[in-house]
Amino acid sequence: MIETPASQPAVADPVDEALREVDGLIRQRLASRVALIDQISAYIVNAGGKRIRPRLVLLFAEAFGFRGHERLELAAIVEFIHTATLLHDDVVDESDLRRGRATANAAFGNAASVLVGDFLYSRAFQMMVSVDRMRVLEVLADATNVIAEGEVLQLMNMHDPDLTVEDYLRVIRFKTAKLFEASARLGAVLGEADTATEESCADYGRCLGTSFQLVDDLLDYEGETAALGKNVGDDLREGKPTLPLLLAMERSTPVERAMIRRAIEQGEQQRLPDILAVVRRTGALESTRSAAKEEAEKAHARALVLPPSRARDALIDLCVRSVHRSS
Ligand code: GRG
Repeated sequence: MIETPASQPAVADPVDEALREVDGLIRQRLASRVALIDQISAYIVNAGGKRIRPRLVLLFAEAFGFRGHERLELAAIVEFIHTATLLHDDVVDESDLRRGRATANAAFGNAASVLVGDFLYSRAFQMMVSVDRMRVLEVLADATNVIAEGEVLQLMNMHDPDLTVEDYLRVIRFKTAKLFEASARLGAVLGEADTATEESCADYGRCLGTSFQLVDDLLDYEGETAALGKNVGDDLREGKPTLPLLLAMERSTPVERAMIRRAIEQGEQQRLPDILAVVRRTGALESTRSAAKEEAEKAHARALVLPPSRARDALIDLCVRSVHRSS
């Protein structure tokens, strides 16, 4: 079911026009009386990004026939929250490349990055209040809290070669899948879906988000810096035990295992070529992609609760593309 090559044309997107409106709204809502905030937020937003989370809000709203302005506001809100987490994450990870350009922390410094992240995050909450729906506030307050927990859990797991696959999956459900889940759920909330349908939409988001992060972790080993717009090998440099490394350790010789353990404990990026060879030989990359495919297939199954429509087709198409993406 998830076999369509990524090179096939995307399903005609029923929310392209709405996404353009969201981009306009994002620019409008970024406005601040403080020049440095305008400068840094424009810098990061103008660098693009795939806008996958706003797309989820819009596609789910569309699938339920909801076309009110609130969908645009919520789409912009989830992109602001996402961008705030990227600004904070790049400081935590000391990353210097994102969306094909210097990260905000590399260009403007850590303090400015964290503080502009705070601005975007709190602006998102001002916009939520303007939507004036307690349920929306509840979904996003819960989601942002879980994302922060995920990031702290990940911090605690750094340099731990004994991390279990289960603990790794917990982190990615919290730090990444939760915002996908909230985005999908918000579309269903706007569309006044019944509780069971809303839960299926949320499940779709959680599974797609899990698949998305698995591929993200895979691309950190097999991707191309130019296509990704960020450096490959960063996870190893930070000593982050992700699924490709955990599986490679399980399947390698004692000598290779000791090398990977040391790299996780000490964050040894200079061993990347040797470790990549083990990761490749043990089939850890294929297995990570299979895990991503399984999650995407679960998402696909959840999308089938929606009535047939172009929005549903586009949501199914996203499941295929998330597994085969290269950026
Ligand atoms: C401010 C609520 C809040 C929390 C701070 C730092 C942090 C806690 C959380 C970081 C969470 C994080 C960055 C998870 C990774 C998510 C991810 C896969 C990012 C890349 O998303 P893409 O590929 O990025 O959609 P683009 O650039 O396309 O928008």
